[in-house]
Amino acid sequence: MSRIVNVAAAQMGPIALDEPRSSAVSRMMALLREAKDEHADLVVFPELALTTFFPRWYMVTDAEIERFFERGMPNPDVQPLFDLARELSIGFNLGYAELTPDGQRFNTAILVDKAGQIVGKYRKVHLPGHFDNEPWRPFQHLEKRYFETGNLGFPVVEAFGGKVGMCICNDRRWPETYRVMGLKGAEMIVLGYNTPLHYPPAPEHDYLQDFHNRLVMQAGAYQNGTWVVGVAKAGREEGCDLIGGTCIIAPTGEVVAECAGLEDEVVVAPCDLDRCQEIRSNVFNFALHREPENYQLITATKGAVSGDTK
Ligand code: CDT
Repeated sequence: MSRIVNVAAAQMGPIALDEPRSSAVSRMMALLREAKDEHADLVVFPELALTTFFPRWYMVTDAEIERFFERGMPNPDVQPLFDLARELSIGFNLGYAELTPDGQRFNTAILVDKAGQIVGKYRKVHLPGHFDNEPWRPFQHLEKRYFETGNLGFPVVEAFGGKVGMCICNDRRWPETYRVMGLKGAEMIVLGYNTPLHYPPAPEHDYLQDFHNRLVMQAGAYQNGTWVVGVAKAGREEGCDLIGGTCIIAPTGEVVAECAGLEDEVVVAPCDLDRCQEIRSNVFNFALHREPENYQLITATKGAVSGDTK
């Protein structure tokens, strides 16, 4: 049986504050059709793909915050995407803001198979930004205020003929994210992101945003011998520039497909899951070469320690 998964990275341009979910879903359906024309098996959409990136605004009341959240999935707004995907026999990864029945809020992604079934769910673990209004910033980044830390770990599920791992945006900067999924045997990691070009606490690094985006995803792919599919919401959204850089990365760390612009755009690549062994049987043969006794500090502490603590 073929171990090649044709993956589409479906970048989205900006979503306006007043853009209804029906518009975002229509745009995703168009991208899905385009992906199908290129024989894709799986389409990866960005983080929080149904609305504008709302953590850029300070909000106080539950009503104003929760209008950006989904109370169920699929729900009537998103059902047309599920229906089309099932009709075309194509799977997808979708990011959205989740409001649970008991009132918890998560930054969530789901993986849907070709039959329209949700086969994977992930709630973002690394929440960047801050809790309170910081008026000195040109825009806020209030993910810590609006979301709880994900409580599903880093899932790796059997889907599309292989093992698929999930994470979201800021998670991609942390080597632990990839290693946990690498240890679970992930052969492809899918992730969406919204990354502002301007980072107010350290603007001197703004010119490095695209470099850092690639650096972390290529390193994560290579060091764990896995495919990585990183998909942006890009462009000038409500006055805030978001980087593009959507790409598909091979287990060798090489970029094999990438979007060119900052608008809605699809790129497709055939991903041979057996290629993970090129790395995993060799330089990153975990069972042979890892030395976990020497890594205990990684889970023993959150912040840095002083001195030579074993
Ligand atoms: N969405 C998200 O996680 N964005 C962050 C922005 C930088 S931290 C304020 C990222 O890591 O890309």
